[in-house]
Amino acid sequence: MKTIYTDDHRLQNGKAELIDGKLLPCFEMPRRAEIVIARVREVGLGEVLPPETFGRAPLERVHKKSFLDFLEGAWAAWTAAGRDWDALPLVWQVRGLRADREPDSIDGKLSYFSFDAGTPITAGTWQAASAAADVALTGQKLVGQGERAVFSLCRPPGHHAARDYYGGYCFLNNAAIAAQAFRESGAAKVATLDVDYHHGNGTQTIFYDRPDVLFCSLHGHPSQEFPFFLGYEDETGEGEGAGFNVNYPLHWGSGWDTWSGALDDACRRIGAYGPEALVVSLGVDTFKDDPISQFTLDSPNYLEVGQRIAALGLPTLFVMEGGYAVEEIGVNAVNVLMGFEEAN
Ligand code: Q9C
Ligand code: ZN
Repeated sequence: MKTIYTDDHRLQNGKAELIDGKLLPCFEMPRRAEIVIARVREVGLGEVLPPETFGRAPLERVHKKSFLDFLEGAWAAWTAAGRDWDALPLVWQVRGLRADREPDSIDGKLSYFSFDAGTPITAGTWQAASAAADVALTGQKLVGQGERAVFSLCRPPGHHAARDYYGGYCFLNNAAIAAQAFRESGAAKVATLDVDYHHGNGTQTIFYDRPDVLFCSLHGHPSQEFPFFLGYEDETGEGEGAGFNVNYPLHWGSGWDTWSGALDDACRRIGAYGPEALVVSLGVDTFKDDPISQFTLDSPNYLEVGQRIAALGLPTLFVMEGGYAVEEIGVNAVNVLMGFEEAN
C-alpha cells in the first residue's frame, strides 16, 4: 500500500489547548505523524510519495468560501492585532445569539468560525492544513486510478471540521474533501467509515442531506464525550439524505467486543449501500492507553479492524485522524493497514 506524506504537517505546532480547566501542551503534535511515517517505513508498507498541489477548488466543494478566506488570513490578522501567541477563540454563538453576522475583528471571527478552544491557529496552520488536504486528494486520485488502497497520512486531522467551522484539532475536513473528489471523478456512491474515537461531526454535517455519500461512525457517546452535541443514534440523515447517516455511540469503557460488533454492523450497512469507493477516517484514539479517550482496544485488535475493512472488497482510501498515545500510534495505525493488506 502506498502512503502519501509531507513534512509540511510540522507547520501546525500549537503551544497549548484549553483542557481540564488548564492551558496544557497540545495533544495533537507533530511527533504523532513522525511516529506513524517511521512505522510505515519500518514495516515496509510500500512506497512513500509526496502530495500533489490541488489548490482551493476542491476545498471550496466542501467548505464555505468565507471560512476558507478566514483560515487563510487568520494568522496575519491575529499578528496585525498585536498578538504573538497562538490564536484561540473566546465566545460562541449559542442558543438565541445571532449566526447571521460575521464579525469584522479577528477575535470575533475566531469565535464565529470555531466550536472549541482546543484548536490553536498558528503561523503555519493554513499551510499545514492545506497540505493535509492535498495529501488526502493525492491518495484519492491514486485510488481513482486503480490502486486497491492508499494511506493518506494527513496531519492536522479533519473530521471535526464542518462546512464553515473548525475545532477538535481539525481545520479542513480531509476525508470529506476526498469523498467529494471521488464523487466528482465519477463514483456515483461513496461510503465514509469513521473509526476515530470521537464522532465525526464535520463529515456528518457536510453530507447530512445527501444520499450519494453514506456516513457511518463508531464513537464515544455524545452524552459523555466530545464533541457532545452530535453523534446520537437518532441522527439518520435528512431530506434526500434520510437513511444515509449511521451513528454507533458507545459508552466509556467500551472494549473490543462491543466496538467490533458495531464495526461489523457498519460494514454490513456499507456493503448493502453498494458504494464504488470507501473513505476511512482512521483514528486510533480508541486505544486503551490513549490519554484523552475511554475505550480499551489493544494493538492486535487493529490488525483485525483492517481485515474486516478489507473484506468489503472496495477501493479504499485511509485518511489519518486522531490518536494521542504517541509512542503507540505508529504500531496501531499501521496495524490497521497491515491487517488490510494481509486479508487482501
Ligand atoms: N481542548 C480528533 O481526534 N478534546 N480530535 C476536548 C478540548 C478534543 C479530538 C478538549 C478532542 C478532539 C481528531
Ligand atoms: Zn479523535
